Amino acid sequence: MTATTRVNDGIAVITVDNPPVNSMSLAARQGIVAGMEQALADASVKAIVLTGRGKSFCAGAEIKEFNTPAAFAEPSLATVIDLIENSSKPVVAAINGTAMGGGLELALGCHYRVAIAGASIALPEVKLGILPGAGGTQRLPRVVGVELALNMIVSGTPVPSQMLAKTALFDRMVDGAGADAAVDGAIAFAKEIAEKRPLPKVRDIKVDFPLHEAFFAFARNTVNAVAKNYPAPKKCVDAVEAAVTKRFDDGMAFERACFIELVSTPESKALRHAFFGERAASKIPDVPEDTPTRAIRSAAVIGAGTMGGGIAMNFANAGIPVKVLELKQEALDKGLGTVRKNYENTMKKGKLTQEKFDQRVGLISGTTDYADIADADIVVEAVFEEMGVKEAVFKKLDEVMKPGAILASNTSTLDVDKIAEFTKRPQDVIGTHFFSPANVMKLLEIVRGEKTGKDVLATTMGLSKKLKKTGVVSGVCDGFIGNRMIEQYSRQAGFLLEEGALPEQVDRAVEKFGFAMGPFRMGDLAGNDIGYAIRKRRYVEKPDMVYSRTADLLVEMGRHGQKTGAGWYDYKPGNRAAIPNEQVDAMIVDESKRLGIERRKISDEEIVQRLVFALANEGAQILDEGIAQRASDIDMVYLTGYGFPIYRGGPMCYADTVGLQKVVATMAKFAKGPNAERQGKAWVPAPLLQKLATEGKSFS
Ligand code: T1G
Repeated sequence: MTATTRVNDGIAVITVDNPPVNSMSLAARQGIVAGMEQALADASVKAIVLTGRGKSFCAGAEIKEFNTPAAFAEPSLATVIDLIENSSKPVVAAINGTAMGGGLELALGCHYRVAIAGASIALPEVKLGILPGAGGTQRLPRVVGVELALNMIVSGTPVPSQMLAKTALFDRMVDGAGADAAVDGAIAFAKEIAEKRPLPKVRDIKVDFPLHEAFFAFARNTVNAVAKNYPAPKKCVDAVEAAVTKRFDDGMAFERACFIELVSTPESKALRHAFFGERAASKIPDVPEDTPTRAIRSAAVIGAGTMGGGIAMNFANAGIPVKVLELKQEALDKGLGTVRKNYENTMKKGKLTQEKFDQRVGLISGTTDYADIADADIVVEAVFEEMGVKEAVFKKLDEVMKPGAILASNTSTLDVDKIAEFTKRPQDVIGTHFFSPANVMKLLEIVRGEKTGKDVLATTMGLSKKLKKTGVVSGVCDGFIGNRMIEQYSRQAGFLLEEGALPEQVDRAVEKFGFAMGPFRMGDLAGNDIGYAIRKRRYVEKPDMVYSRTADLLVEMGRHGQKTGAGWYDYKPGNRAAIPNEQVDAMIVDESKRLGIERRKISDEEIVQRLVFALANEGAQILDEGIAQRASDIDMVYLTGYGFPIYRGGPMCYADTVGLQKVVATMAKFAKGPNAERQGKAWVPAPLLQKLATEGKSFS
């Protein structure tokens, strides 16, 4: 059982003990029921205290049980709450740490609630694509008011307990910190009210909310405007409205129906997949959690360009002093000036206080002398993406840096093993691939070289968390995980142009699917010349890998993208709106003619399938080669680094949702398409994909 019960001086204390966050698994629910039965049967017990061991009262239902029989197996959470609410003896919740989701609903079923300050109170179910399913939408409005309850339920945002101290949610706030303070306070409170009757029930509190029609109409408009791809927020509004307009039991039935509908939606499955994927990514099977790590008290960055400046900001934002090195003072001044301007802009938007601005700017310094960075615990190289340049830098770093310093490269595609060989300490070399803009994008690809030390890997993964990044481990290959897959995505985008689509149609189709930005707008933002340079290298290294020439012709037309005011689209100065350009469209049509391809009307569905299945197929290959540790890691790369819509869960999750047999069958159709021979093996399923499809299995 994952709950223990002890009786002392007339008070029974039931402690949920289900590490790490006391989630309401079936065993935990059974443990509470057993404790309640024991307390109710024991005549010496006058009152009951319910609490959670450690830093969490209860973080909600056991998400891993969703869509499994255990989720609804009796005693369900609703049954447990009913048992508590209808108990003949008072039940006092002792809230320490997290009371979230089903955990808060459990507390709402108690007759009284005592909390310590700093506890985190939330109904975050909406972030998992569902809504509170054990009375939260019906009870919370009754104790904190309809408006605050609706805000908490639609946003899922935690509220510190002391901010709710004056509401009917808490009967007493107790001083002190930790579970013991909460329990001691609750025991004292329980003794005071042990004989008090009738026992107060939240469900009996009347909801008085005049003019609710206008309020909920406004709430619906607001939610519909921002949550168009998410069904859950809309249902949250409906359920809270039911708390106002329906009798309690009818409101509960309505909430239940909404929950059952939402829990099986693809959006909810995708959001839960992302929740666990984010946490799984930090686990490295052959690097135990207790692997010793190196202290990172200071950092250095080589290169003060866009990437170098952004990387330096990450360290400063985490409170780590960082020195930026450039060989030329002018380049250094320009780079540091850009960093300062970035912080000033953030402060102007009210997202950074003057104090934080001063602190962060104060943590970043510059130098042109390698000797000045010798003592840094980690140095991240962010120089030009060319192996010769990397070689010079790493040979210098090997000479200068103190023993034990981590030597990291921000390379986005190059061979980290080769870079490590430029030093006498390959065990200290690792790839830390930040994504532009480096101070904004959450993804950090941590590229593990063949000789990278396990402590270096563990240290870098820990550092990614400190930098508030999603660290994903990648093996060494051309493009690691993200850029290797985006290559196949971009190839298909080019082929679609040859076959009949135009940039605007492809981007619109992909953005309608949910991508933040289509491939051509993304090229214009990142700079088409960057892709051009990578393709020129690949034409030499992989001559059999055919690409559409359109992207090269575009760069040869001088259309590098937003930075030159023109790329696939035209851009008015200071405006990012993408305006289709006739010369570009004419170039595309001419290219079809040159290739003898008869242009055809291509559906948006085919556009999305060609691009996303190309990602999933390459992802399967990457999994097969062990470059990525797990399918959800690949999804995290795309969700946090490439603007893949989170409510689709990532390319591998989306392929699972479509069904791998259907994916393989669709690929077979593309393999017979009009432009197939130029696409080479693009539509040959990776062995793993074929195997899983044949066996009726999924990536996850
Ligand atoms: N179920 C299962 N595992 C959970 C969990 C949960 N509810 N919450 C956390 N974990 C795991 C997590 O996967 C990780 O595992 C470890 O705990 C530490 O988490 C009926 C139906 C509580 C604020 O949405 O927001 O109740 O990686 O790394 O940063 O209406 O976890 O160690 O193996 O995030 O200190 C509603 C989700 C559920 C809360 C702690 N509850 N959790 O943050 O640690 S639905 C939630 C969180 C529900 C009811 C409905 C956070 C946290 P591992 P962590 P943290």
